[in-house]
Amino acid sequence: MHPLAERIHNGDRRALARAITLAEREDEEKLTLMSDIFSIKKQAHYIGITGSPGSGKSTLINELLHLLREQDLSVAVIAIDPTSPFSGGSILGDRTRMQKHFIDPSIFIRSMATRGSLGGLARATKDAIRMCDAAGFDVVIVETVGVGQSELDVMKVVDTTGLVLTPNSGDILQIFKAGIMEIADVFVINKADLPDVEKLKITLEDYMMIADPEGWYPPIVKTVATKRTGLSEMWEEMKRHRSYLEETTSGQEKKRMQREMEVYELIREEIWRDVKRWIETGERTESLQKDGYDPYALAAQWFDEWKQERKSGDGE
Ligand SMILES: Nc1nc2c(ncn2[C@@H]2O[C@H](COP(=O)(O)OP(=O)(O)O)[C@@H](O)[C@H]2O)c(=O)[nH]1
Ligand SMILES: [Mg+2]
Repeated sequence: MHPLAERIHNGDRRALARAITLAEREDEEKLTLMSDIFSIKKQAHYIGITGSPGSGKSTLINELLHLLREQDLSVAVIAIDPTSPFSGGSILGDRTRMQKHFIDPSIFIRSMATRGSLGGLARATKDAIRMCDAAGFDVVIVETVGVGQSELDVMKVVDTTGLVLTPNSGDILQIFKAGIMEIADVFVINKADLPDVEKLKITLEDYMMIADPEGWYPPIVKTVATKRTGLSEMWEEMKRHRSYLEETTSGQEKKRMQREMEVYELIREEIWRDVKRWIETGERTESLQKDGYDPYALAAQWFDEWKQERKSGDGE
């Protein structure tokens, strides 16, 4: 077993942090490390919180963090938005005073570096989720900023996605157009202290009439994150969704599909990594600087050459 995997398994938080950095760097060791990580995978509930910037995702997660700690559940939070503030520190502080423990080992908070390609970030985030699982956390929460392709991508590995919407913000149209509505397992109407909550609720209900989801019908919960209202309802619905995944045929089918997609994705990434290295080490990138080349022809030519070299390489 990879030494980092072993240490993560034994609850070593520094090893966990290091492994996540390794995943961010798209290190070559990663696939073998991840395979070991996967084999010690436990039973964490993976939760994604997504929605427009300013909708209150971080505030919600902070409150959920408190709620879960009260239930004695250990929680890892992964934020793709590095500006997201989490009050893990204050909880740590309280507990330090209470128990004289140096740190609360039941909380782990990590921001993902947003450098590099978005696809790479999504991949690294998925790996980080699994690492937290292997470290034995009961719940792993991911906050993703904005509503783009990488969000959709990350949400493919989580069990339960909470889509945060706010009344009167107009963000629902953008979310709808981006195809984010479909990934919601729980609709969270946050800032329910503001006017027009019912209007948004009706819009969502109308949407569901048209979407007519099979198997799981996403519930709508109202929250006021700043007042910690509706948080337990949100958590209950998330737990109910997880039971659905585990105990029903359509839920299990969804999980199976997710795993299948991931195999394809990993293969695509491995091939791309290999081709890219081949292009770069072969000093072929110079051809890309020239004007007027035919991108189709060049791509076809390189792909052929790469395949040929691969083949002869195998024969050695
Ligand atoms: N009125 C009201 N404001 C809220 C609520 N939840 C969050 N906010 C505020 O909305 C702002 C953005 O919150 P934040 O959690 O950073 O949003 P994020 O960008 O989605 O993570 C902050 O000023 C919060 O205090 C709520 O339920 N009601
Ligand atoms: Mg935030």
